[in-house]
Amino acid sequence: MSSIDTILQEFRFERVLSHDTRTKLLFVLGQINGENCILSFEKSQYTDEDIPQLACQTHGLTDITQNDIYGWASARITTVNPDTRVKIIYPATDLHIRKYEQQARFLIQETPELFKMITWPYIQSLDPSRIQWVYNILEGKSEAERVIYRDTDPKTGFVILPDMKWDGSKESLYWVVIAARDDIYSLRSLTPDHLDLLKNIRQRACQLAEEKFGLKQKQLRLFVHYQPSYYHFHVHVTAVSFADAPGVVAGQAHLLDTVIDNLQLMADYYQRATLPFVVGERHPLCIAYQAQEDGIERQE
Ligand code: G7M
Repeated sequence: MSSIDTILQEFRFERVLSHDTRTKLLFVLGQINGENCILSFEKSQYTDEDIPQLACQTHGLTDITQNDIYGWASARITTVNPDTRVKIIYPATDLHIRKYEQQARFLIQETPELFKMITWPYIQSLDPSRIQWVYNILEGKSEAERVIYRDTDPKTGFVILPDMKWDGSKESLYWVVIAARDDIYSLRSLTPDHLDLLKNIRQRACQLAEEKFGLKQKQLRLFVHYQPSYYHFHVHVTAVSFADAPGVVAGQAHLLDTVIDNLQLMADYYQRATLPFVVGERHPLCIAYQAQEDGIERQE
């Protein structure tokens, strides 16, 4: 892959995929050498170092309004530390574009039967290269210097490292834990055979968060996504203080504690349960579920 620097220089803007004005997160689509590239720009929070200097580093005031004791204006601020996080996906697939595009979202009820009929064939149709980044981490070929912990046991092992979304701060802690074994696709695959792995992940992630940031277990939210974007088992670790961390919402996040509890209460819980999930209308799964619903309506 070309360097990020080169990619930014060669990027030819095409269109905005989505722009969340609340989180200040922008995704744009463009082209490089005839291939799709997605860039994301996210405004970072001010650092402790920058905060005392903000007033004197504020320039170019416009739209100044004053009313009694209140006043407001727009401005440009020069910060000592970087003020934007830039991410790239290049070459980006059609699935990436659909993921980041602004679109209506729906809550789908996935019964075990619908899983077998629609979701499982979809998972099998995915190009294995989609999770190459996961293997690169497991094999120590990428992000090796960022890895926080590595347990190489083939059954109960995993790697803990900063999630791509983490800004490095304690308040927004966001780690991802990737299982060493490659035969757990998602929540649906989990059985009591995996309890040792799940408990190991919980124990080690909590211990490390305490050691490195003084965060206690009750200050951490460990969860699994359903549906995940990548069908190789992984657990998200975030600080509870990161209240609106991406992907902590109902219909997406399943707390690891609850997952462990469910497996202890009923061995085949995740094979028998109806698992709801939220998905964008352009996602292939949403299209497939809609087609199935339309088929039933036509028969009625
Ligand atoms: O939605 P899902 O449960 O599949 O989440 C996958 C997680 O992996 C997300 O939180 C991503 O931010 C994270 N992630 C995705 N990629 C491609 C990378 C990567 O290359 N490196 C790291 N460290 N995290 C990633």
